Amino acid sequence: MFLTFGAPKCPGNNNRYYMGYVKDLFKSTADEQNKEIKSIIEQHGNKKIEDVTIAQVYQGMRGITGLVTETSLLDANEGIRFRGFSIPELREKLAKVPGGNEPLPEGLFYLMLIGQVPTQEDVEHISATWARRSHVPNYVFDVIESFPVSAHPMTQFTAAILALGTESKFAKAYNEGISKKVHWDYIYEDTMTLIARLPRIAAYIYRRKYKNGEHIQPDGMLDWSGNFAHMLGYEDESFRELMRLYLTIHADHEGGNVSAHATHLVGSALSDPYLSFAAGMTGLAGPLHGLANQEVIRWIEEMCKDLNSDQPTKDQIAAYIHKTLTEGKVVPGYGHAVLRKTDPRFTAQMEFAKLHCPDDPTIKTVWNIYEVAPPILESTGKIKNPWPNVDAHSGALLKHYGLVEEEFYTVLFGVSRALGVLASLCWDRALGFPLERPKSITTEWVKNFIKKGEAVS
Ligand code: HAX
Repeated sequence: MFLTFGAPKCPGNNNRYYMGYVKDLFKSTADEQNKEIKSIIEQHGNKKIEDVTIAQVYQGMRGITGLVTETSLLDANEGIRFRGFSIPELREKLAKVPGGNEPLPEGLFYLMLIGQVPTQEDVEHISATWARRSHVPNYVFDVIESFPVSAHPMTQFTAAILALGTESKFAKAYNEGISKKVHWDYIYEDTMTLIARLPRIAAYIYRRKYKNGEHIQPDGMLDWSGNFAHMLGYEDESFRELMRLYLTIHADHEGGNVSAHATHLVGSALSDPYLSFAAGMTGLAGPLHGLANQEVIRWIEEMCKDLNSDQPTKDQIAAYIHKTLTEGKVVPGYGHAVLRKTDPRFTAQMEFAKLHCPDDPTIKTVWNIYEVAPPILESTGKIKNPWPNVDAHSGALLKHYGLVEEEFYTVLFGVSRALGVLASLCWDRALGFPLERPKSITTEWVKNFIKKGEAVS
């Protein structure tokens, strides 16, 4: 049991229950930030951050600074920092369940939203709020049931999110004509409700597709991840710990990745948080992004099948990597658009595995791939980052605990990603960020631009 009280108490006053203090704190923090941003734009708005090259414009806008995302910042060599805290620091500083070792994602959400490390009481407040809001209306389950069971879990997940959106408080209030000044309030309310309900939706999809529709009712006394593990059907405490770690480390990766950017972009049109997050999830479902966690375990299993071994040697792995590259395919779980070193999210999972399941053959294979793959990928001369990303490890850990249905893995990623992209959406509206509308050009325009430059020089 984790939750120690039914309703959150006002900090500093144990006799008073006060439901909205995180929201009030968010508003006052955002107001301060707003003043600062206005003055930055006033005084420095014309300063150039960088020039943009023609190659960047053609190659996926790689490296162009064009967004503000307050919740986290990615360094190519160090990895992600959430409000200045690295993953090892989060594992140390964020609140845990009594006797637990892994951070509670509720704490990370608070940190991303407020910008300060929460107290145990703050974290319990978030947990209790989400537990209270977690009831999923039946029509959402009906929407899931209307899909063939064979439908990919990410398709079912996205459809369920869209169905839930019929309850959007923001969409309703906007229709009724609210002022722009209070958009943030309704976005915050939708955010809290949507995050609260995601584990129930995800678990429903899992039990429907893989466990004969035998559903497990939520346990409102558990933390958000513990309850999710319970509804999936995994009662092992170390699996719950894995879920706490997993749902923390997948939450955010600054603003330019496909799921975060899609959520932000769609939100900038004032689409409600359900529509915006669903857009992020359709992006996460791509194999070059979140679906890579499914692809990694498939790639390992195919290799093992091909070699007729549950623990291929390093030489065999090396040969299989060469074969994959020769066939013109990517080695899933390796490479990154920004990172240039081993992803600290990979390292965090490796540390967890060393503690909980060091002898698992698939996990040992993941570690052997880590030794063998980087020099081979580097030797191609074109892959900018030969190191593993977050997806290289997660499937093997899930498989160890019996969660072997790899098509479901991206849904787990999606539940976690909600924390970062929706905290950011709250910030987007609290800071009054406008419609996103970058300029695009044609190749004709580029050719004329080059000609003009040549004429001048
Ligand atoms: N295996 C084989 N080739 C790879 C590769 C890999 N793991 N990583 C990059 N390359 C190739 C690219 O396909 C590209 O080839 P072409 O020039 O022929 O098009 C070339 O190397 C240069 O790519 P890059 O600049 O190093 O990488 P990008 O920024 O273009 O792409 C990707 C980054 C993550 C999409 C890429 O590394 C990749 O496809 N990796 C495998 C899939 C994967 O693990 N995705 C998950 C990433 C993390 C994430 O978002 N998780 O959700």
